[in-house]
Amino acid sequence: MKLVFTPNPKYIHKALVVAHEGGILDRVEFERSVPFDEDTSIWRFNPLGKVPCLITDDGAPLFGGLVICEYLDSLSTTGKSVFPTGHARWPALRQAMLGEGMFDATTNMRVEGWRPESERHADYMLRERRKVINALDMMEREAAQFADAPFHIGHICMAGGISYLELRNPIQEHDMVSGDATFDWRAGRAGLAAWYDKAVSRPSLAYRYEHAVSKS
Ligand SMILES: N[C@@H](CCC(=O)N[C@@H](CS)C(=O)NCC(=O)O)C(=O)O
Repeated sequence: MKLVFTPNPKYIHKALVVAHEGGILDRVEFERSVPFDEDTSIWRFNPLGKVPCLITDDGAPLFGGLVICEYLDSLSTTGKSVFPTGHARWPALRQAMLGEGMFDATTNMRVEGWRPESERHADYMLRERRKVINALDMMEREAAQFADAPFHIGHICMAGGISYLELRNPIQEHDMVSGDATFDWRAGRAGLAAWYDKAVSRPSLAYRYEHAVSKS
């Protein structure tokens, strides 16, 4: 199977982490695609024009990051799943969407910021900014309980969203609200910061996926 995505070794990519957790990383081939490039290849794979997209061994495309993650998880050879069942499923999926939503809002703010300043919609960017802050604040409120549950997709997506914010910081870059020039997601979120710093030492999160980048 082939994962079509935009590799960046500095960002925790959820599909790679799930494949690592399931012991199936070596079954995945990689193809680099940058959806916002003018000549992007993404349209050949995903009618919605988004990465990641997974081409399964029978040639069918799967898209929607969480759908790809659940598919990869279903192939796990370790006997473990990062998608809890029963009551534990819902908080895990909610946290997954929280991390994903924060990632998406960070992306949307960046993409709007690519326009010339006079053409940007400040109200839209402020709304996306608000989602990022709200998501971080909800994570901070819940961080003390994160370690109570076995490692799951919610942890992966939240760590992924935070790592993206560490890589790209549109809140600081666009400096739209007083204090944003020095915005640091860790400030005032000691619980979340402590959880994140520990979480990223887990082998699947700490693993350097350079081979995925170089093969693509
Ligand atoms: N949370 C989504 C994110 C997908 C997504 O929005 N990816 C961006 C990464 S830059 C993208 O491909 N955007 C292209 C577009 O929105 O047209 C997922 O995992 O499927």
